[in-house]
Amino acid sequence: MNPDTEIPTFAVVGHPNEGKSSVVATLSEDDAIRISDFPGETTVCSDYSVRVDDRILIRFLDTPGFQYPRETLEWMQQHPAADQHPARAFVDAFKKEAHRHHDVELMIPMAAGAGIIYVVDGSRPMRQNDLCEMEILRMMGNPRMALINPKDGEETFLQAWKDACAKSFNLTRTFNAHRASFSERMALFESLKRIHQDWEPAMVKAVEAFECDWKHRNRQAAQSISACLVQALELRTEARTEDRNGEETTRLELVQSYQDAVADLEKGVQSVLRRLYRHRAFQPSFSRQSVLREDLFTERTWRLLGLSRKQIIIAAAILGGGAGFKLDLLFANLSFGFFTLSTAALAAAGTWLRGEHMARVTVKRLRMGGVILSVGPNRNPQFPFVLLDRLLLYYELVINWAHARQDAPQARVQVEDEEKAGFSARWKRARRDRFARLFKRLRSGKETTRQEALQELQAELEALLWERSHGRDEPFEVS
Ligand SMILES: Nc1nc2c(ncn2[C@@H]2O[C@H](COP(=O)(O)OP(=O)(O)OP(=O)(O)O)[C@@H](O)[C@H]2O)c(=O)[nH]1
Ligand SMILES: [Mg+2]
Repeated sequence: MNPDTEIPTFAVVGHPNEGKSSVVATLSEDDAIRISDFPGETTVCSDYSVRVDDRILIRFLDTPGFQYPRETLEWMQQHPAADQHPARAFVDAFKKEAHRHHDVELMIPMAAGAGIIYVVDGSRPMRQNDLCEMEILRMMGNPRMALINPKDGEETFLQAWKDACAKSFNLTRTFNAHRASFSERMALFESLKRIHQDWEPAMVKAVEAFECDWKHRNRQAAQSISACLVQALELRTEARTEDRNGEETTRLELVQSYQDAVADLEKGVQSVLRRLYRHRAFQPSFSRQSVLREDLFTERTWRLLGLSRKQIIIAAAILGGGAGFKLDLLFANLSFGFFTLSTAALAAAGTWLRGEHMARVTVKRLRMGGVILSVGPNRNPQFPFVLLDRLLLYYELVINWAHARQDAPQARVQVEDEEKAGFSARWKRARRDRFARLFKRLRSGKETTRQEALQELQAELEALLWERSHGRDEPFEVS
């Protein structure tokens, strides 16, 4: 293979229903690939490439499963002329025989010199057919890796598989096509560099280009998250009513429309993240326990996300004494008013909504009669931390959601505990302080201050997303 001109190409082969298409979907970030319980789903060889800006970096070829491995092996052993190019000889001999269609189809890329990724379900015992398949692939002589995909997590047979694969393959890796996180996908790409010495330069280039593209995607994600935070902090909604008696209803409708507007901003980021990380079919329906199932303005969301009480006191101090947050009010009333629109909470809501700690409802009485009510901008110090935590949780879910998975995502689950489930409460003090200062500057009246803060926020977030995707989280800090 010429590393300057040729694209590393891997045929993903194996027994039917072992997870070949799943491996291809996850590695090529393509959630449109057909995956099913039904063995024999894939009937033709198809090319799914890893691309960056229309440039193909690596090709993965999905193939049908072996149909008659024992007969194929016997044929190869009985035809010594096939020694030089067993795959080519096999294709020539059987291409017109309909009942050998799958075996021919899977041999075609190997005949063309593709590398081999042999997928086995490591959670089941090994059978005679598997040994035949491994022997066929060994006879091919192409660079080859075995990928043990323990479908149901059972590990009893894992060692036996590893030992058997070590005899026939240059490399053996365990890789769960449905659970693999982004860093596990990257680790697999790294392993493919070592599949054959001659292929290494091309694989190094491909992995570098992919990392560069990832960085670019993270930058766009950071820009989208920053823009959402800025808009949420500036958000203000207004309503007018002539009817004195209808003031309370208008007030509630206004709060609702404020909350809807923040939710729309959040949904906008979620859609950008799905597009950037190539999830077209990803339609999350979160479990009851998931913190992402809740709306942003619920008591539970605010209890589980954002900073702890102690941390918010420090953050509020950064915002300056002038802000004068009455912390007891900030915490004691969290379950009322802004979060709940039930009738029972109305009385409490009245006081709370007029408070200076949430996005307060201000009332301007007009001389001609009637009032103008307005909500926002939100001054609560916890608000941007809660919102950011939600966006980061969504980011984490999307980047680590294997493209082969078709069931509903379960976000971080926190059922009964009182602990914080987001990220910001676990950051080191220095990072929390930096974000608190940035949020303060974003709330500043000065356009230049806001613009500078936005640039810095994007850079902070980009670094954060890189850490999160590469599993280099800051150590937790107890405070
Ligand atoms: N839980 C789990 N299920 C998996 C995994 N990999 C594959 N499956 C399931 O196994 C079944 C077969 O997966 P496919 O990826 O279609 O397998 P295949 O080898 O391409 O199958 P054929 O095209 O029929 O040969 C599907 O129901 C998948 O959802 C895995 O890592 N974990
Ligand atoms: Mg398939």
